[in-house]
Amino acid sequence: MLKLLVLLRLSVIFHAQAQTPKQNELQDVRTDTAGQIETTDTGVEDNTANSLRAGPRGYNLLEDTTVRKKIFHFDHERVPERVVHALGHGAYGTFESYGDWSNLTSACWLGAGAESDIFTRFSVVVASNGGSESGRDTHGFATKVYSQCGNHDLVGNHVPSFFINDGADFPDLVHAVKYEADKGFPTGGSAHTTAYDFFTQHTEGTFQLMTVLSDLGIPRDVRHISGNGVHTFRFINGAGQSKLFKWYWKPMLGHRALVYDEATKIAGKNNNFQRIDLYNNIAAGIYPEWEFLVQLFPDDGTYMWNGIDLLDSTIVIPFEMNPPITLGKMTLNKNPTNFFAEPESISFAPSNVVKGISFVPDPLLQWRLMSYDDTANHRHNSPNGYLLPVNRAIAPINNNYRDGYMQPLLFQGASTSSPNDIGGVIGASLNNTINGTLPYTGTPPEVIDGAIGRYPNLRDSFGQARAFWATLDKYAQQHTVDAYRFELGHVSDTDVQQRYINNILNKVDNCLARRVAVGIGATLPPIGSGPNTESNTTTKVPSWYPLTSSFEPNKSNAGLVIGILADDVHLSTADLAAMQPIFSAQKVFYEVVSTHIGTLKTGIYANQSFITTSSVFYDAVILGGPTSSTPATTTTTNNSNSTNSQNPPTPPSDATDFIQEAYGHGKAIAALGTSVDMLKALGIDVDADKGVFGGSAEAAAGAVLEALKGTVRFPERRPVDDGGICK
Ligand code: HDE
Repeated sequence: MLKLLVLLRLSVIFHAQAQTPKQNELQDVRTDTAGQIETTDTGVEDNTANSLRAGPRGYNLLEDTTVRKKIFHFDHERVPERVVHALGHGAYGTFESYGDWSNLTSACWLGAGAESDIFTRFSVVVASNGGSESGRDTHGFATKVYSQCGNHDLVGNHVPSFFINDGADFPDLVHAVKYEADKGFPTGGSAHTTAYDFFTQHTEGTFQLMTVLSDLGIPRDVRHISGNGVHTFRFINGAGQSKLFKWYWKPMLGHRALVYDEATKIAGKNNNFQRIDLYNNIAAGIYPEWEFLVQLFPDDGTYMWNGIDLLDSTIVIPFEMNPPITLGKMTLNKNPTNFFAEPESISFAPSNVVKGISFVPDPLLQWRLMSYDDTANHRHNSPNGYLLPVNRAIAPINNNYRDGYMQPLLFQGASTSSPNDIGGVIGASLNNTINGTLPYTGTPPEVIDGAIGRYPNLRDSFGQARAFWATLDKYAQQHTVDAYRFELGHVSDTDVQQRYINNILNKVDNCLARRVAVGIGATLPPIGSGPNTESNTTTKVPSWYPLTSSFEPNKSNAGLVIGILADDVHLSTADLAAMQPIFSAQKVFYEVVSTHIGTLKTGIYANQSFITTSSVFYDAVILGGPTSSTPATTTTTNNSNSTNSQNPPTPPSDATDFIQEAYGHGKAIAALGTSVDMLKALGIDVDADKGVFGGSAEAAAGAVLEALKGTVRFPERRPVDDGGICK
């Protein structure tokens, strides 16, 4: 898929990159060895490609330090992968504050006119490095803001709640969802016994699990996901006044989900689909943007809002109840120079905050404040990872953190302590308070009054899961039922399956539990033994849920990819030329797919074949219309299953599979001219309401793009349960 970039016919304007403070700093360490003569690590010119030997067929010599060092270095190239969120990628960009938010916070990156460099890393939680990005999982969304007043890390996920609400449970959660300890499988997914045993014990995660098992759990790519801070944080302004807040990144492109069959096929055919999508879009100058939103709550000491616990990360504050305000915008506009040095070596920590933002006593957040620096020390094998180019703040760093593995700086002077009177770092003042607020901790005085103890976790297990379930339309509900069936169907311990159905799903909704149970051969909970939720089948947008579901109408098609099927006698150069400006205007890519790569008899270059690509890599499909040289009564290809029948010709088998798969995945499909007959032969009739279009090239391209902006998919093509099992 990397050749996508070269082969796309979209005319792209490459924007000149503005040099920002962080990019200037990085420029100093970027190293270009192109065209340089090879040397050893000590700068001595030498050939490292041919080892030193006693004769052309003799033994290698110990004194060949050049090759020895090369191999020794290679032996140490890998660093430990992240214990969670190992599989990730990212890009640089900028954050722009929409206004002067000093009434809320003294955080400088939210000041009037503030613009800051950022790096955002996207990840999946469970899969190890080398796994698939498109499998069902929670996605990480972590942003480092290199602000003038220090680094601020916003380390969130793509859904707004979490599985647990006490950090003490985190190692157990991760053990449970990773591979089973005795077997070593499955890797990269939660569909197995230990995961569901955990979810049965930890009922507080029911809502979060349902969101991941809904279409939100299989986003098309990272440009179409939101970011969610999950926890509540505290804003403090220069006058020492505080407010609590929750933060969100809202994707300007809207949300787009895959369907599960498609997600699994993408996972198998191209496990890097998501990073390639981001890389190609940024390289083509199509920069994804997210707005930064916050919900605000009074800091009245209760950490409650309208009866909802602000310290419980397993639940959310619906946007409907507390509409957020928009503070700024992030744009990703620069791919990394080096994968290891940047997305792999960056380390985030929710404890990295600037003055004006601080924490609350959420027992999940509190442990996160410890864990990230610890794991960074482990990964970098040194406490000096903060000095790596991608991690280093652009704000001055002056302290007495000294020595340790790989400390690269030359500190001057004798003093290494604070305070001191011998010319070292000047201790920051303790008395420098603003209205009682300590600017250095950023925390207003808070009286803590509680008996020491190990307290049970706060649990509201089923209410929000039920409310979320009710906002899904019948197709989204069907997809979610199927996801539960898939997951529980892979649980080998039938007692665990049954416990999950009886003790969890049946407490959310009786019909949901019965539908899942019947699909996996479990015992159905009796009708009426659990609550019965009325599904809101008319609303496609569950506005109740922060940032809405995958069915939110999309505002833009930028960066989507259309597959155009062509052969020697289908798809004329005129039709292609007519469609190109329509695609370009919406920054949509296209690829021409045929039986083989190369120039077709029409002169059109097919840059993909049915072997090198698949329908799952396209957001919509257009079937080329006959050219003037198309024989009137034959099918259009050189494929052997073509016939000379007068009946509507069927496309060759590769194309048939391609079209039928795209149709089954609910994608918009168009056929140009009389190629609609080929669709008809496959049982697919032109029906705009079902996303099947015909007509001229302009009309078809326009209709497809319109459909992509609207509902995106046409799920009604596949039957859904009528809930008969529940009556
Ligand atoms: Fe993390 N988490 N986490 N986490 N997390 C890590 O830090 C941890 C949690 C999140 O792209 C680790 O550098 C604990 C919630 C993201 O580099 C580790 C707890 C949320 C990333 C760690 C949580 C997250 C991580 C592993 C419970 C959403 C990837 C490697 C108390 C708000 C960041 C690393 C990146 C990574 C610990 C729960 C998001 C081990 C102990 C809740 C996006 O430190």
